[in-house]
Amino acid sequence: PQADGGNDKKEQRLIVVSNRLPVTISKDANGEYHFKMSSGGLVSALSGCKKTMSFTWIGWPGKDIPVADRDHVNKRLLAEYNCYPVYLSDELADRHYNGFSNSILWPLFHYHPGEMNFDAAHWLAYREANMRFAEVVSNFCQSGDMIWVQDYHLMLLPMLLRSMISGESAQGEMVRKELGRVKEGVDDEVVKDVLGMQPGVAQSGELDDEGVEILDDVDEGEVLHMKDKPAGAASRRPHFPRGLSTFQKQEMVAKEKGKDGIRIGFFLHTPFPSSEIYRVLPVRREILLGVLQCDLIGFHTYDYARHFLSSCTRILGLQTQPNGIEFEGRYAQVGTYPIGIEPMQFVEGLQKEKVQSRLKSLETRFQGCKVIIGVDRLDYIKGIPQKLHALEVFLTQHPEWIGKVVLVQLAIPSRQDVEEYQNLRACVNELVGRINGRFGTVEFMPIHYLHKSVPFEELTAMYALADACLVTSTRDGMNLVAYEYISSQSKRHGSMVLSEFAGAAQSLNGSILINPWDVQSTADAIHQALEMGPEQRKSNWQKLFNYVSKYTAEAWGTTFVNELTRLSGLPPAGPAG
Ligand code: GDG
Repeated sequence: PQADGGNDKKEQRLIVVSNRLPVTISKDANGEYHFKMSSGGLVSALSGCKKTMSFTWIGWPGKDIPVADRDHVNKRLLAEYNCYPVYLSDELADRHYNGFSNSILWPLFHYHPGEMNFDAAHWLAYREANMRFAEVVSNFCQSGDMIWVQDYHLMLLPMLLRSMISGESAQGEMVRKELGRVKEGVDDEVVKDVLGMQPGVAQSGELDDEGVEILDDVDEGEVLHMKDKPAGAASRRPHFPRGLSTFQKQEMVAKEKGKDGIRIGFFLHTPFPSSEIYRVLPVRREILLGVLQCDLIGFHTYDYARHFLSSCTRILGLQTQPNGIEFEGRYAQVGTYPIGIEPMQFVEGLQKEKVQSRLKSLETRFQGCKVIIGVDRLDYIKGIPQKLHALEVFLTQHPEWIGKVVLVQLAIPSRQDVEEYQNLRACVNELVGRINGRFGTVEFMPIHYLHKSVPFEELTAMYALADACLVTSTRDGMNLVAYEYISSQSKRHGSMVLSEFAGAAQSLNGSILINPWDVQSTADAIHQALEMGPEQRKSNWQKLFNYVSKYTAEAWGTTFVNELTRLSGLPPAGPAG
């Protein structure tokens, strides 16, 4: 996209920030570094956007790199992949990713508060990692840049960025925002032990502390924390005209530093839960305040956006509008931007000889047998046990189908360091064994279970082979597997059985919707999918494919970015105050 700068049309810079860079780095025995683009939902979605816009991608490269090698690695990442790294120590990365993001926010956002293990050390690591991101991004950005922050790993980043860009110590800002909520004693101990930092003190060389501090709304807790400021971080207050909002003050300071007019967008790839679930989170205020410094906050569905707004009302006491919220003089617009895929990748992929020959050999292998496909990361939100139970009920009630239908279930290994994922793996192994033991024969097994990831060509051939696809997520932000299956079914017109708890259910009209907790109705849906006539399947598929072709990854990215370009940060009715 181009900035709207009159005659002087300069290219609008876009910075995408996600927890993980889409590049895997390795070092061989000769000390040579190698880089490989990786795959995944976000990578596919953003690579779709690359057709129409260029951007720099900032994120964690997946491992720490020795300081002496960083210059070389950074240069190559930037020149060859348009990527820029945020280095985190292995311990910090583990606590941020496995600890807070995947053991606290992930379960809670997917309505599993029972699986949430809140731990103050993990919260501190989350803050710390978000600060490291803020340092790198704030150094990188320039006046007028657009910064698009992705997902639940970086929910404090918008607030930290605003405070760093406008010269305020991020640590000071965090403390101010937290309103002294975390008890000092506990906090300090954990800070020292775990992170090796001085509590409440900006670390020289780590935090941007040279700028101007805005200490207007200091409360007592903060004064206590701020008294240990290192020399050189002395507070210099600019003289602001009376009546300016925080937003206006931030912009004034940013202008002096050549970093004004920066727009920040945030997109959440998971559901945002009902405020009644969200309020369970001990740091519920901080997380909301973290994203409220955005100009645009996007969700997959209308319901997630509504839940976010009502959490802001109930937890922060803020008044909201149907399309956003005014906070500290800035208007954070809130909207729905359902993600998609690039369906042509699958349509064209299917034409490749390798895929065609693999498809033929699979068709021969499963001749006379219908195939149901399941593709999920091995994650408790994907409802794999529910899927297996439903298949068991179906085969019990319809023994005529035994030997005539198989479920090919791909379960991609995921987050294997987190205990809940290890438990799930054992549970699924047991269920698969039990059902195969019960209905299988020497010649036939009802479930073909693969605990590994497969190459794109193999995945495409499997999608094309299957007569039905079964998505039974108990919660899922969107679910791209459903989109990919539909894109691969131009010949067979297979049936899409889709959980009503996946965001995709709001859009994919033409699917058979199920409640995965209702095992009987899921078993009935399997039956319906297998027995559906060709005309009905064709008309369903046509509707589904029309949608998937229109609402692509590219459409998602450009719609979000165009909207962000349009926004000024000011409330629709004009400047506050
Ligand atoms: C999160 C949200 C939301 C999987 N196995 C293989 C493989 N994959 C690819 C699929 C698909 C992607 O991974 C999975 O995407 P999903 O959307 O289904 O699920 P999450 O990973 O949980 O993604 C989700 C998404 O973010 C985007 O916003 O939809 O709700 O949870 O693209 O194809 N790809 C290959 N081999 C595999 O074995 N090549």
